[in-house]
Amino acid sequence: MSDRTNEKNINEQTKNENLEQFRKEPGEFITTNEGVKVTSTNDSLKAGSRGPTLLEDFHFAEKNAHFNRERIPERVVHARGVGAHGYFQAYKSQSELTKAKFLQEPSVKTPVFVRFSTVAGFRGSPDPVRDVRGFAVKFYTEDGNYDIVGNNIPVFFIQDAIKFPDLVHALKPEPHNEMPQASTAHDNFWDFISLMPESMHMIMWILSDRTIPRSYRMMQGFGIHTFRFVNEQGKARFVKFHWKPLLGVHSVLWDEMQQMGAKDPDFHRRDLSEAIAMGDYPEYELGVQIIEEEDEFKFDFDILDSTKLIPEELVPVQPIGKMVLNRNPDNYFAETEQVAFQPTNVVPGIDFSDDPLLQGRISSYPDSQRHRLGTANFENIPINKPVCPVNNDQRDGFSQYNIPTSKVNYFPNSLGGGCPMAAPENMGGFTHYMEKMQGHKIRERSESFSDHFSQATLFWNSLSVVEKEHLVKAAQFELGKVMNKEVKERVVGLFNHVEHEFASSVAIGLGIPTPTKEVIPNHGKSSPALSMENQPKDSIKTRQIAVLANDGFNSSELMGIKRVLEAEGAKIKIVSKFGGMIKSADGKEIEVDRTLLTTASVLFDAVYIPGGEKSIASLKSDGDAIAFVNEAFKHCKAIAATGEAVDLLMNPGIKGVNIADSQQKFASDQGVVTSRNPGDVEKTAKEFVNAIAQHRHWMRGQKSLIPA
Ligand code: HDD
Repeated sequence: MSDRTNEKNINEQTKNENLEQFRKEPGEFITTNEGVKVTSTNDSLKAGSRGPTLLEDFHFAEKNAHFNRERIPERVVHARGVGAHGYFQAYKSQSELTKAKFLQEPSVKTPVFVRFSTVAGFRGSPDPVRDVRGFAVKFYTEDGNYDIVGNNIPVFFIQDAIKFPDLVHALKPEPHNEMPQASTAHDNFWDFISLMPESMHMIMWILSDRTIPRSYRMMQGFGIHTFRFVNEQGKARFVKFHWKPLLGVHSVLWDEMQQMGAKDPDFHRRDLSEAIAMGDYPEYELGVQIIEEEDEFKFDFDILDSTKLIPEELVPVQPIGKMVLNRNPDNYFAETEQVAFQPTNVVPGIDFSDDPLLQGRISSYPDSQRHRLGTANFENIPINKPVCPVNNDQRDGFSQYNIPTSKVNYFPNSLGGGCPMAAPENMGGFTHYMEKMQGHKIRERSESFSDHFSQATLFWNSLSVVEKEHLVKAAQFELGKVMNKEVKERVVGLFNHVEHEFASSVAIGLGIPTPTKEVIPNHGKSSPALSMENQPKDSIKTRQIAVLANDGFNSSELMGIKRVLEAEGAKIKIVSKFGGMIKSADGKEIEVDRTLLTTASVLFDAVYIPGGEKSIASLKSDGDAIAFVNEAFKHCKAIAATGEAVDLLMNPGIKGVNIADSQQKFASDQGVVTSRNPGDVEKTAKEFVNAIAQHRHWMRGQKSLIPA
């Protein structure tokens, strides 16, 4: 097998070919790990068929010993995740900004591996929870691995890495009973937060809909810290990284997310891997905000403070390239579990800033990987192996499976011809940016890190009315689960430094005294780019549409709507009472994808109900079908009905939808599209497409009369 690691020409397939030498097909016969064929793996070796097992049974001993060692420590945070392969391509050379090779040549597709994750839950916890999402990208570049280990939120809880263990202790389940699972709605977390005003900005993001994303394919990613770009001439600029999904940025409702967790705990990982398997490759644009060194102090916050973002209105995000995820991993453990992301991994042209949170991460991640993966040789694991040569004298240790052939393992040496030798900068050696340093050795925080509220207020001011409502409810939920009254009051006290009206609304829901007066006057500034409502909503590509139908459905209506939706890239699933095939009124058959028993409306983006007398009569008397429609309505999803199905929406069991007038005009401004006229199918389909593209019709959420 050729060793690609010695090749210079990196392209999209390089990592894939590099992995190929490690892929393993199952052979014909079972063998031991030593390759000896085994005659039976069903019975242990015994003294007589009823006798005791013999110590001599090396096959049993090996099988069992391996099994006993099959688990490794899960990640201490971000344990639950899903991975995907893909590539990154620069739009044009960024040589003006950086000498990083993967950002020079637009024709080069640099292989990447991405892992999305939740933070708090254990490895087996559900995907659909309220949590920050990890967004980690490993670029396999010709100059070594480069990792952006970011989140879907542009700021962080704390300013200094030394607080990270405290933060994580507080947010994980409480230690005495290991509850609650994958949730921060508990006393310890909010006690810590109530004493950490610097977390307020991040807390506003956490309570917003950003932490309940519709899909990993529909959320932004952020490098968070300020990094440095350095060009060939040695000129450095500060840089912030942004990932923008081309499918738009979308979230679901909290009630919906909780139900999704029960109906399909794997919702987000399934959503990602199915999309990739079907060729609907998720795409994300990489954008940068560039700050000249001389502008370092021109903001009213410190750019080294990770609890602050740089509003896009002050420094625009320039798109510099695109990432496409186009291949699912072959094996979860070998790839997704063993991948080791490290903000430590930089390549010439990219460097760190003095952000104290970033500085702490630089040593933390490699240490965490050595522990988790059990060896200092974790870069030998295929998924972590760079695609360029790796040469040094760090040879021995657990699980070294390269075979260094030189007898010389030290530097300097003459016996090995001096190799491997130090690479000068002009030969690609990494040179740390020559930042001028001065200062006293001191455990202290810069005064410029002390404003904890202005940007929290900025975030609040930037949200739409509905987003604000969701945020208030989220705060009432999280703090409503807190038992300790003083903790609740302290948090609301901090909220009152963010925004008086917000703090008061939360207090009312909690039944605690509302803060009497405003502490800091609202500065009134906003940043429209922070609101998800302002993100583009122009496509229904890959949206999951449930079609509710039983025997006797109207085939021309169903097929007409299906054709238009599929042409727009939506995915149609026929949902019926029973599995197998259903027959239309005119005798055409269609296969059922899901039954009402095995799915739920929370797993779809929209619902369509075709007419057909018999189909509608049976749906009308089916509580599961009624609940399906009610729930979709409650969760503000687009709903369409044609022919007799319009009567289904008039059914007294269907709450909310039947706010229709007598002309059957069903609140179409709220995403309910109906038509009784068979000639209208095309028109109805188009209206439905527009309604789905809106993602959700949030204003409906104000009607709480739906019992589902
Ligand atoms: Fe971290 C994992 C993101 C601060 C220590 N972190 C981890 C992962 C992501 C982040 C996405 C999972 C990577 C994967 O999929 O394998 N972490 C962040 C962001 C931070 C941040 C965006 C702030 C801006 N982290 C942070 C600090 C420390 C750590 C301050 C410690 C000082 N993070 C870790 C870790 C983890 C980790 C303990 C757990 C498992 C691992 O690294 O591989 O080392």
